[in-house]
Amino acid sequence: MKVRLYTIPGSHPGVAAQLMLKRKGIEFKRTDLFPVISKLVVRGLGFPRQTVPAMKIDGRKVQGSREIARELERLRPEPALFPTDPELRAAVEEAERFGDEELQHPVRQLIWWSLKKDKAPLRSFSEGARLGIPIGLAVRTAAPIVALSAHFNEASDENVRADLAKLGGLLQRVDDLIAAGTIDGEELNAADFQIAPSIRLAMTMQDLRPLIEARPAGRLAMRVQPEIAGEIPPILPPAWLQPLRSAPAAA
Ligand SMILES: N[C@@H](CCC(=O)N[C@@H](CS)C(=O)NCC(=O)O)C(=O)O
Repeated sequence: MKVRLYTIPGSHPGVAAQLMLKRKGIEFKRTDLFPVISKLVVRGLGFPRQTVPAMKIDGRKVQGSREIARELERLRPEPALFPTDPELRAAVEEAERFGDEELQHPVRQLIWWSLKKDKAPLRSFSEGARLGIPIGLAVRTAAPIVALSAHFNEASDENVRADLAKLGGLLQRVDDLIAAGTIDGEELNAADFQIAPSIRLAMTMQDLRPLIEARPAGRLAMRVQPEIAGEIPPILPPAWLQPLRSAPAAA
């Protein structure tokens, strides 16, 4: 089987795809793309949409973290990413949908907003990336890419402040999924691989890590993805963090 994964350094759904490939024991090659330019490359390669992760398997194209999970399950059913019991599977699929449609994007906006304010942490996110040019050069020339990424992802002050206001609720939902046994079970499932990289990416922000790491969601993130490239020193206005600080954290 010949597998190539197209991703962007730091991309949380890109990490989800890599973790699932590893879980399945499927060898793969990875192409790291620059954000924004990735849109053109991915379309140029013939994928129907312009996002990563995108994967070629023996020439076939599969795009999107949830589609990739299903294709990997089809290709190599064991170890399973989805439970066989229909009710349990529905719960995992709903948790996975939540991770993709509700949790991914606020985290994406927080990261791009922060990088737009301070580009210095970009180097840390590029650690281990194979971008085809020296990291130093990539970082020095990244300003327009960061500005465009922040723009395309609508990472405005207003949206990021709203993201922070709802982050406590999103984390609570993850804690609840853990308490219900839908995720963080003995064997990790597709929802674990979808959700944990978003939480782990949020934890690269020093403003957020202390508010997340002691929660079940934070512990899950560390279990699923102990290592991560990227570190963002404090940058968020304290007033924006207030709703998250005052949200009751689960034990
Ligand atoms: N929710 C989808 C979409 C993924 C998505 O939006 N990926 C971002 C990177 S995290 C992307 O490709 N953005 C294009 C860009 O930044 O230029 C998935 O899980 O596959």
